[in-house]
Amino acid sequence: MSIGTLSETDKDHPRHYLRDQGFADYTPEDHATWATLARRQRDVLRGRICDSFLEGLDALGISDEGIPDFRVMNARLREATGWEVVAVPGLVPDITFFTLLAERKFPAGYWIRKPEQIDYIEEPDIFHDVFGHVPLIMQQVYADYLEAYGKAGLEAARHGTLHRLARLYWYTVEFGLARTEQGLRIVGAGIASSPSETVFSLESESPNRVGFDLGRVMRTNYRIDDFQETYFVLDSPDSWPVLDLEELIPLWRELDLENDLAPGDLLESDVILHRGDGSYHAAKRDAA
Ligand code: HBI
Ligand code: FE
Repeated sequence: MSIGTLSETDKDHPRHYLRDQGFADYTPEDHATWATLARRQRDVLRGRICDSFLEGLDALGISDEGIPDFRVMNARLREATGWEVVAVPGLVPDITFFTLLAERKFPAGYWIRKPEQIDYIEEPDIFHDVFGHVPLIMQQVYADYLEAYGKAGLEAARHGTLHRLARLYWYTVEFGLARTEQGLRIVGAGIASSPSETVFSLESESPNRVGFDLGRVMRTNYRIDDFQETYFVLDSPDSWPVLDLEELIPLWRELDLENDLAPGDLLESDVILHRGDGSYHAAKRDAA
C-alpha cells in the first residue's frame, strides 16, 4: 500500500469519510445536550485546565449555549494556525486519521450523544472532539505537534509501529497533564471532556503521575475502558514532544528490543511526581 500519498480510489482516502456538518439539522434537544455538557465542564475545569485551553475556547467562540458551527469556528482556526475542523461520522481508519492531521485537518464527529448517554459514549462525538480537542489547536506549538504526529503516523504505518503512535496520542493528546507554576494542569482532551476524570486525574491518590518521556510512553499499554492507571506529565503546557523522524525510526528499533509495560508499571528511571496507591483499580478488581 502506498501511504502518505493515498490515491483518490483508495478506500482509506479521506474523501470517503468527509461530511457536511449539517448545522441546520441539529434539534433544540441536541443544542441543550451541548449546553449541559459545556456548562458542567467549564465549571469543573476551573483551576484544573491549562490557561491556553480556556483562551482557545473563547477565541473560537465555543460557547455554553449550543453546538458550534464549524464554518464560524474554522474561520478563526484558519487565521490562528492554518488548521480546520472537518466533519466525520465517527472513528476513521488510522491511515485516514494521520493523513488528515498531516494536512492540518482535524476530524471531528458531527453527531451529539443522546441525553441518556450523557456520561458515557463508546465513539467520540462532537462534544469530545470539538470541546475537548479543538481549543488547543489555536496554539501554534500544539498545532505543529499534531501535524508532526500525523506525519509520524504515516511513517509508523510503513514501519509496523502504529501501536507506538497510538500510545503516544493516548498519553499526550488524550490524557496528558502538564506542570505549571500553579501546580499540575490538564492538557489532554479525553480528560478535559470528562467531569469525573478531570477530578480523578489530578486529585486521586490512585494513579501514578510520571514525567513525560517519549520512549517510555511508546512502551506503555493503556486502558480504554476506565480511568488511566498512569498519567504522563509534560514539563509545561507548551512542552509537546518534538517528533523528528530521524530520531523516531532508531528509537522504534531500540524499543522493539524491550518489553512492553503494563498501564500501572513504574520503572527505576521514571521521574515520579506521584506514586499511585492503585486503590481505584484494586477496588474495581475486588468488586468484579
Ligand atoms: N478517528 N475520528 C477519529 N478520531 C480519532 O481520535 C481517531 C480516529 N481514528 C484512529 C485514531 N484516532 C487512533 O487510532 C490514533 O491514535 C491513531
Ligand atoms: Fe479524542
